[in-house]
Amino acid sequence: MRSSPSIPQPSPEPPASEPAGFSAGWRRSAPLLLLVVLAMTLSACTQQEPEVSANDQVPAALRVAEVEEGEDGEGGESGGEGLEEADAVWTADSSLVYTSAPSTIPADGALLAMELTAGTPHNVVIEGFEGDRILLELDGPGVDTAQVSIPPGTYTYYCSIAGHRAAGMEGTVTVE
Ligand SMILES: [Cu+2]
Repeated sequence: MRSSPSIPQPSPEPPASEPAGFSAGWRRSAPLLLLVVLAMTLSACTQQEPEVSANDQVPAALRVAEVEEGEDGEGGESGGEGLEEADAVWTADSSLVYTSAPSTIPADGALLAMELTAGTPHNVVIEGFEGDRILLELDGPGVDTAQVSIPPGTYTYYCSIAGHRAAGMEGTVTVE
């Protein structure tokens, strides 16, 4: 749409010189590109190998940390091992219910655990066992564990913090 409508193709250079210019440019830049790609590949390899071997050397600690972060989303506490090994687990958050609770507990010695994911204190008492003492107790995010041997039977468990049992923090569990 300029003042020279007689030129059908407003290309700045003659078409014959363009392939030569492009190929010359490619010949100059291709080795550079190869070097860049090689450098990136080499650095990627040298960066990945130490990470992999480091992970292999400390798998337990890393796995515990990863599982812990995946479960409560806040990371951190080293009590994750207790959760992994526990025979019966209660979980709770800021609400006045157990978000999960066991239905059975092994009678011949059991590791109980409670995981708390919020800053609301909760505990676990098994009614009629050892004078209704508090077996598990947390004031904030973390894991508490207790090794117990409870005689077989059906028990009521509850949270003894004022108002919590009445709000719904109770249930039944069978020790067998
Ligand atoms: Cu509670």
